[in-house]
Amino acid sequence: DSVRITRALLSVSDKTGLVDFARALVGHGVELVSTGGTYRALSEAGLPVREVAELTGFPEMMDGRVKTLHPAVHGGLLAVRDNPEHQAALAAHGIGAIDLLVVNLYPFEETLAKGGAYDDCVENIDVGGPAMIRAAAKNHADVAVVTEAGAYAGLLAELTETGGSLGAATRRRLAQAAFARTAAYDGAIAAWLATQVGEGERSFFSAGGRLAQGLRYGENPHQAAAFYRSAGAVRPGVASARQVQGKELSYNNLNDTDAAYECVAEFDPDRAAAVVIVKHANPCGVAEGASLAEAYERALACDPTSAFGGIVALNRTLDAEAARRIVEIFTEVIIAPDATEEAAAIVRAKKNLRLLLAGGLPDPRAPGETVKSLAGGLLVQARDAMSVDDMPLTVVTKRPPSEREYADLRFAYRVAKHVKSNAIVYAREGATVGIGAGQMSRVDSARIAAWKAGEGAARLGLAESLAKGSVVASDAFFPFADGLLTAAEAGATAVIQPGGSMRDAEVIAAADAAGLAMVFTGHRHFRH
Ligand code: 93A
Repeated sequence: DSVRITRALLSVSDKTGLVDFARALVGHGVELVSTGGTYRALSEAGLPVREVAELTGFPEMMDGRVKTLHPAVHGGLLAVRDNPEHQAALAAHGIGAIDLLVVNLYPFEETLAKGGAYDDCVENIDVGGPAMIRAAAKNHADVAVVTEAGAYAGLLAELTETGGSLGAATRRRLAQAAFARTAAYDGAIAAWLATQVGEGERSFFSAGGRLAQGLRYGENPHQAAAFYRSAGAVRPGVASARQVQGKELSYNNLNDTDAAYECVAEFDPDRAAAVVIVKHANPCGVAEGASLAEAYERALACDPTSAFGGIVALNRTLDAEAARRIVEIFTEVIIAPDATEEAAAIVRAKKNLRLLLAGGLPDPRAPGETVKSLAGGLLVQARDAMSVDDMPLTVVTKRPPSEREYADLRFAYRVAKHVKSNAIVYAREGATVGIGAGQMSRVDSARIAAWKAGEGAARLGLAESLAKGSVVASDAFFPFADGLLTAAEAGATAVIQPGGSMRDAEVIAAADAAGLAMVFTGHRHFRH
């Protein structure tokens, strides 16, 4: 399956390593053909080389815009060697087969990076180069294609080893790299043009994703946005959901709805009804209940101020009783696995309220990736598919948690997984009573959560904070005793945290002194 390299076409903007590579090719008996600038570089170095114009019978024209776009070039790249008709066509038109294509493209990305003017960027959009690269890569059964100078040395090594041939595996690998290059090149052009056209005129693309819907805008009105569904099977979740009614979903709606639904899925619907209310991607109330209506009531009580304009996620089929209660306050989105006819009718009375039915609950333990963008790149990680149920809980204090405390500790840790770090969650009897999210210091999160629990009590006219008799979960270890002491002062009686701090001994001693029960999970739940 080796291809003997007899003729190479070289057309490169970046001439790094070109002459040495070409000289070595000549040494392997390879005939060279080249475009204008490349031709000059090679002939000035004294290498035997023919001009493409000689092959095509046309001069390079229109400032080089048309130089290789010709059957004499593309026929030579695309002809299938063991196809008699293809061979006859080559012979009939006097076209020589090309076995090796060496192309790197007009420096579009570099021109843009240098702040090139609009016309300069346009002129640096290579057309003939990608056409040849794609032709050669398609025909990798017969042709090898190189798109970067970094690959020259490896190819020369193989040519030397084989006495002038390139193997099938090499050609396939090169073809993959070639299509990756042209895809990235076109991606850069499209992304640049997206900055040059008006809002609403932009079309996005995504590697491997399918455009699900264009969005009015992103996090802010001056940001264009779109929602892409992953290619392949979509697991139950926001991406699988059907919007039954309501206003068009926004970027922030989708992001918050995802956070809410992934969180509520942590609660087994066969055990209890559960409701999560999310605001700005953080839960502001989570509760279990005998019914969805009860769970909603309890989730709402945690922080009704924040819940205004929130996203409500349910772990069971939305029923009429819950729907009636939810529509009483301004809500942006409801998401559930399904809804009864009656419940859907109740929601319908609120024209703008979006109702999403996902057809199932996400599987919190499903494998998969999460992707985050940063300037010039992407961060990809396996999703946090771990549940507190998978973690052995180690009692580290003199007093072990009571049965009731254990249940609440697990509940609180389940919630903490879905709260942005630093996350502190106070919970009591299967409901959050105070959530501290996204603070730069853990003690501040503990204080905010305790303050919220106090506010909740005041609202209900209770003398004691809702945190009294609660348990507290921390998504990562307490680096100092202060955060834990804040929780103890607020009235928490038990603590769940991963452990692993240099000062664990100090934190455990503080817990014992305060009469707290504490368990270590050994696994943290950072969420950034
Ligand atoms: O202007 S093009 O899009 N039209 C073409 O027909 C064409 N053929 C090769 N650009 C074309 N090329 C590009 O020219 C190659 O991709 C390479 O980047 C460059 C090499 O030109 P030269 O050999 O004149 O330096």
